Amino acid sequence: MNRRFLDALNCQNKEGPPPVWLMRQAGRYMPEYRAIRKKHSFLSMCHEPELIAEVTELPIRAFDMDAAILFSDILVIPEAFDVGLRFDDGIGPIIERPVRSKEEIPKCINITEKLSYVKEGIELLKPRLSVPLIGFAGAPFTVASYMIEGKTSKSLSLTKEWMFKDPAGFHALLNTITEATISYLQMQEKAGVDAIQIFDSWANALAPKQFEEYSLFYMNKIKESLSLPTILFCRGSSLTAGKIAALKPAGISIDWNGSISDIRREIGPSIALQGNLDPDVLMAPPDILKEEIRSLLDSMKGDPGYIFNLGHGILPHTNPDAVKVLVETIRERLPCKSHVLSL
Ligand code: 1CP
Repeated sequence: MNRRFLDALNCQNKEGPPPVWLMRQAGRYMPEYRAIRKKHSFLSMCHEPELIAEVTELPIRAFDMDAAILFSDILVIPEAFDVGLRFDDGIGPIIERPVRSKEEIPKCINITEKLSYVKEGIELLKPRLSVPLIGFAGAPFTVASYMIEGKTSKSLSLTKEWMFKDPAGFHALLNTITEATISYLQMQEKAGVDAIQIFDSWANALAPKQFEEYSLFYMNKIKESLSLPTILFCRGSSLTAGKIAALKPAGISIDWNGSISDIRREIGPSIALQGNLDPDVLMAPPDILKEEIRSLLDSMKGDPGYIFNLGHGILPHTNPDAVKVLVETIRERLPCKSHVLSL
């Protein structure tokens, strides 16, 4: 197995370029994904173990990524809570029965049974992969925000209103999601994933005190219940990396608002750092794209705990050729020339 990703996550990637994978790498920007998606709804793809395996492998085949991320979604947990999840084309997730008070919090159900299709997908995938497989879940705060708002919301006003009006009820919802997430991720660990990433995509909506109380506290609970190395992704991490580092995760994913090399100096050498490239850079002409990548690589040169990634998910209108340029540029200084394609 290609171990570059796991070595870097362990801050031990001492030779060669950093490993690379991209958040949301198996998605709509790939024509191969769109061809499969034409025949199935997004949720039915998530439910079908053979399709989970097939779609997870697409970016490994197309771009030779150093890690695979399980094809699934953070919203399979609310779906298992039976809140009526659907995805509408051009809109995104819709939750038909949003949860807006303590009385409406769903009972903690037998999550591993309901999500056994994910376990089956991982079991199918593992023997086919020659790179590590990253399992994942949403952080309780972000998952709660979808359950409360009932759709994507930029302001999270209903979520924050509940949080400030009824902290005990809001904590009860976060606890219920946390318990389900722990069982779910332990199932992924048993099924064979090699590392875990937790996504707190809306953590940037919180002020520092609430970030500690409603985001970090629950991410830590989850991290402590796992045995595999865990990467914490919080939008806003350029500002909050110091606080995230205090939880001592294996890795922290960094957005593009700050300098990752400054963050390395701030947090010290023992935690892996991932990310930092602005996803819109992939829209730039190749020479500018290469310049941006080389400048990020130079700033992290020789860092044995650096994992190349974007600051957030790859955008659906990205040209796959730009992803090829990205991977080639990262590996252009690789001693093994067989990886270097024409630049
Ligand atoms: O229409 C389609 O074909 C569906 C598009 C799609 C895909 C490919 C969605 C809908 N989710 C996914 C897959 C997905 N989601 C993965 C798969 C593995 C990968 O390639 O990375 C992962 C890790 C996620 C995680 C996810 N889903 C997050 C956290 C990461 C992030 O980007 O912040 C969130 C917030 C979601 C919710 C979600 N899923 C899909 C949509 C449109 C949304 C809403 C996004 C929003 O509210 O802005």
